[in-house]
This record gives sequence, structure tokens and C-alpha cells, in this order.
Amino acid sequence: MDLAKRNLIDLQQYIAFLEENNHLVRVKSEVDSYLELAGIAKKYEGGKAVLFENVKDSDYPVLMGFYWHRGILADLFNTSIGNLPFAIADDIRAWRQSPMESPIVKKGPANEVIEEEVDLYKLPIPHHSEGDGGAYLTSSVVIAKDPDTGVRNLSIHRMMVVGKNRFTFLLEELGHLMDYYKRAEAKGEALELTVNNGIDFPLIMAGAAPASAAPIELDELGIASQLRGEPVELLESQTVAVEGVANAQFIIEGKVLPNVREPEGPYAEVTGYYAEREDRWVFEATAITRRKEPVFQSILSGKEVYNAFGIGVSAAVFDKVHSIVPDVTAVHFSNGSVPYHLVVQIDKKHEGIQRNVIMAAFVAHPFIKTVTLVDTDVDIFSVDDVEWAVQTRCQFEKDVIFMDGIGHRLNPSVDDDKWTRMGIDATVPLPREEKFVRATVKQVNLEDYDIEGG
Ligand SMILES: Cc1cc2nc3c(=O)[nH]c(=O)nc-3n(C[C@H](O)[C@H](O)[C@H](O)COP(=O)(O)O)c2cc1C
Ligand SMILES: [Mn+2]
Repeated sequence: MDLAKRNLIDLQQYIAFLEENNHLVRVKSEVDSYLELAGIAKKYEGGKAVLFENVKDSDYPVLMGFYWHRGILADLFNTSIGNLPFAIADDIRAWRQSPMESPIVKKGPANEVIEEEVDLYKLPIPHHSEGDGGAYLTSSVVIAKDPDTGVRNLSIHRMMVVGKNRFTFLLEELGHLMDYYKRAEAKGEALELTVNNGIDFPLIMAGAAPASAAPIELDELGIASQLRGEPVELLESQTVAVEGVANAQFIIEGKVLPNVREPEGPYAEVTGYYAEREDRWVFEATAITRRKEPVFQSILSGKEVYNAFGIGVSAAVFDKVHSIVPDVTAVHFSNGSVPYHLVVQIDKKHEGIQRNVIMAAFVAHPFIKTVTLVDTDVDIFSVDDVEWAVQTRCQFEKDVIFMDGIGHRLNPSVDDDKWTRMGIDATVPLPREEKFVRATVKQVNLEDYDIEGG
């Protein structure tokens, strides 16, 4: 994409962009990062982004909500909401064909100031939901290096502040960072990381890229470079051998300790439920660097995570499924499905191909629980329309399949790490019988009519 050309690669530029496009509200009153900030943010969820200019006991403003409205992201990429995942899929494909290399610099905006003392309590890290176990970093992108090959990985993790220089955090079982960590721990070594806060959407997309789009042997930073339209500059760290993002707002350097687990949680997750408090992984911070005038960024659990995660994953899943069955025309994670429910649209040419599509979608991402397949006359962005197709085009006994899978642990329906996955074929059988033809009315343009009170 052309974000670099349009000067849209850091948070200060994002704030200017939000302002210009009437997508921003500024909260001027003093706000407590303990519960109050997230409480206010929740009122705006799905609409304009919110800049908290005056956070109690902190020198830094906090931006929330850049991702909770797809219209903002579509404007950022100069495209439509519907085209967003496909535009990103094109860039992921281009990245795989010829990845850009990142230059490494010693000085950059993100180390204009090197904090003398590591003190996470100086950052305006919000305590989001009432039952949360502490203040949480939610939107930072973690960079790590494969302990054997040195290849870089990007990922996003909830991280709970438990001390001046300590987070406990969640590593999901199937993630690459977990793979790195297990191999480091087996050698008795810590895994070094940089935690980059206040970064642009391409880095979030790269961080959320699933293994099917970004295999473990590829450096995911290249996805962000491709989306920016120029290589993402990296910054040499002060205390670890892993680089940070040169134009981030804050970089926290440190390491995940081997053979140490300490309590993390509860945390109100994207599922709408609290994840349990349990002994989890421990990150020890060894340095904090920042801009002179940084803006801290946070994500609110809910729509923001659905988008930050869902758009990138739809892009990756579309790419995969389309490469196996080219008749697939679009995919979308159903609104409100957390996202667990993938709707796939197909221009079906061969009866029976539906099973292949359903299987391909399940393989493309481990946490898809439901796949619904519809024809091209169904609007996949409309939950109403998909519902209509399922109720009018399915014979459940033969059109629904169940299979076992490893469940997403955060989902309370999961038992013993397992759940049942369901595929629904709501396509019309070929050859199409007349009775399945959708009713239509004449296409008109309301501007051609004199209408009062419309
Ligand atoms: C806002 C947000 C929060 C996330 N939180 C976590 C988390 O706490 N732990 C985790 O393992 N994955 C989390 N994820 C998902 C991973 O970042 C995602 O699965 C990523 O693809 C993992 O990358 P990897 O396999 O390269 O490590 C989160 C994703 C988003 C968008
Ligand atoms: Mn990865």
C-alpha cells in the first residue's frame, strides 16, 4: 500500500489523520487510568477514536479506538470496508514473493529518551474491566528472534503489570512465540523481546498474521513493510539482541524468564468473559526507551480486538482458501462471533466442492469454530442475509458437518482443550432449481423522485 507516501506510518500522523477525517474525539478532563478511562472509551466503541489528553498521574496522553470502526481503517487504506481484507491479502502475497529487508539504525524517535530507571508504573497503562487482575498492555507488538535460526516473529499479547519491571502474560499454545519460548526454555535460556507500544496498523496486522499466512521460517516484519510501502526501520536495543520499531512511541526491552510462572489474570477477554487467573509466563523489563512526546496506545477488549484480529486473519484465510478453491470469492468473520464464525462466499461451479472449502477454511485457522458457505447472491457482511440463506437453503441432515478440533482456550465452551467445529453448506444445489431464485424488485434511484420526509 502507499501509507508511507501519504505520511501515515506513526501515531502522531494517525492522530492528524483522525482529526482531518472527523474520526477523533479529545477528552480534556482529567481521567483515571484505573477503570475510568476504559469506561469512557466503551461509550465510544465502534465510533470515533478517543484521545485522552489528561491522564491522572501521567505525563502522556492515551489513544484508544483506532481499530474499533472499520470505516477508519478503510479510510486509512483509501479503500472500502468490504475490500479491506482483500487489499491486505494482496500485500501478504506480494510480501511472500519478495520480502523487503529492514534497515537497523542506532538512533530513532523511539529512543529519543532512554529512561534512567525502569518503572512501568510511570506509563499510563489502563486497568480496563472491573474484574481484571491489574493494569494491562493490550496493543503492543512483541518482536522476538527464533532461538535457533534468528528469524524475527511479531505477535500481540495481553500483559499484566505486576511490578516496576515485571509483567505476567499469556502465550497461546499454537503461537510461534510459544514455539520460540519452549526451545529457549529447553536450553535453560531466557527469550529476549522488545515490546513496542504506539505503532501503526501495518505492524498490528503483521503481529496478528496467523501461521498459515506467515510460516515460522519467514520474518513477519516484512508484512508491515509491504503494507507501509517501504521497509520498517528497526532500532538497536540498549539491553537485548532483539530490535525494536524505530518509530514506536515506547519500547520496553526485556526477557521471558525460563522455568518461572506467576499469576496472571483475570482479564476481560475479547470473548466477553474473564480469562481465569493462573500461573503464566513472566517478562522482566530491562530498559524503557521512548519519544520525547509519546502517545501511549491501548486497545479496548471487544470490537477493537475483533477488527485488529479479524481483518488480518480474514485476509490470510481468504488467500489460503482461494488458492485451494479459486471459486471462493470472499470471506468475512460474522459480526458478534468474537470472531469464531467464518462466512465464505463462493461462485460454485462444481457440486460437492463445498466440503473442500469448509475443510480448507478450518485448516487455514485453528480458532474457526463455524464455517458457513453461501452463494454470491448473499451479502456476507450482513448477519441477517446469512441467516436467511441458512434457513432457506439448508437441509441440515446432509448440509451440516461436525468435526473435533482443538478449541480456543479463552472460549468457555471449550472442554479439555477441545470443541466441536461445524460446517454449514447454505449454497443452492446445482443445477439450481427455479424455487431458489431470489426475489427482486426494480432498481431505482431515489434522487430521481420528489420525496418528502424521506
Ligand atoms: C489485541 C490482540 C490481543 C492478543 N492477545 C494474545 C495473547 O494474550 N496471547 C497470545 O498468545 N495471543 C494473543 N493474540 C493473538 C496473537 O497475537 C496471534 O495469534 C498471532 O498471530 C500470534 O503470532 P505468532 O504465531 O507469530 O506468535 C492477540 C491478538 C490481538 C489482535
Ligand atoms: Mn509468526
